[in-house]
Amino acid sequence: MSKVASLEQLKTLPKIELHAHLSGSVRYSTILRLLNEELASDYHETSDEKLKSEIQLMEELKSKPTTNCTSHRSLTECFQIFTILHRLLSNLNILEQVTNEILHDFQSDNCVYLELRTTPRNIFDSKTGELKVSKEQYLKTVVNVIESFEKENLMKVRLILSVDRAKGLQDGLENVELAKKFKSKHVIGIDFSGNPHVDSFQNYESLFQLCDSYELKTTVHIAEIWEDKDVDFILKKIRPDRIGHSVCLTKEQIDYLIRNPIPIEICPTSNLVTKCVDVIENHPFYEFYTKKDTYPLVICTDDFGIFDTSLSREYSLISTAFNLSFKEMFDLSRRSIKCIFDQSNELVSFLEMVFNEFEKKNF
Ligand code: 6MZ
Repeated sequence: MSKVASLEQLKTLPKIELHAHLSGSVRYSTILRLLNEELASDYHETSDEKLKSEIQLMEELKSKPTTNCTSHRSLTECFQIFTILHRLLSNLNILEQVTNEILHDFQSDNCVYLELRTTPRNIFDSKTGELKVSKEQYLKTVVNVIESFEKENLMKVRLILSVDRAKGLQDGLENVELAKKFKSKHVIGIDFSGNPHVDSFQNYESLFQLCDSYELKTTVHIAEIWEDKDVDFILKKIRPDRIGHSVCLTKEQIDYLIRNPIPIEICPTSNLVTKCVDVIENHPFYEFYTKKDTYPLVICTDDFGIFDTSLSREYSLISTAFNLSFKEMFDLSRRSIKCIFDQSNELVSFLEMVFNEFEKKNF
């Protein structure tokens, strides 16, 4: 018998988002607007031709909805879009605008706690090579938006700094040092991400140790592709606080995790669109969910802009694929509290209160 929860119901559910990349969470419509504004402006560093081809690419992608996951975007294509986004977000006013928009988008989807992640970047003038924006200025801009947002809104926000595996150890080291410096300013941990076809996290062991010594929580992207050679190293040697994706796992690796659980950030649409899984019914989510009912699983969006989705839609995909009821989806959402990086009493009590009240009213 079908007991699937509707998207409308799932929108009302209090939710927790733990895997959302800032640049990947910019809406298509906003990217298109920013590109058109750049094209119309008197001075722009990018040639008209390049801007027009980027606008065309974005329009094409916008017209191919990811609903039902009929449109595929390879990881390589995703990384091409990030290049465009990174150029657009090189302007601090735009970074401020889009960060604010992202926070409001999550809140309107009834997200009550968000751990947003981003890779701080030094930004150089493309013509003169001069440093325009430092990593610290980038980070301060994002932190300021979060601080002002929290003053006026209910949703709580924390920040995770990403280490991009394509940028090398030195760049990553700078981000870990920045995270340490901004620990009292909403920054709570480090994410290891980036194009999985490039380099290996095994070259980053010293950074994982540094995170430990600075008491920074860690989350690592693993098994987003079958060729990932880092999985055993991360699961057995590093043992981060959470792992992202974790889809292309062998039977032995799944069994190992079931015996030695690490919370998993599940990103269904991202995995489908990038063909990490062929159909949602084959997503290992269900194996973890059924083999160990207490396994910590958190449903997330990854890049809701690029994948044209929302947190409620990700919940809906899971509910529909695995015939999970509204109450089961509620329980799953509530269990995410255990996986958040900021386990301070104040925050955990706030979240428990929100979920308890919702439970009293609805079940
Ligand atoms: C791996 C990803 C990713 O940091 O500029 N990122 N890394 N796999 C993915 N799956 C699709 N999606 C996003 O956000 C963009 C950056 O996040 C990482 C990549 O390093 C990308 O450049 P920020 O805010």
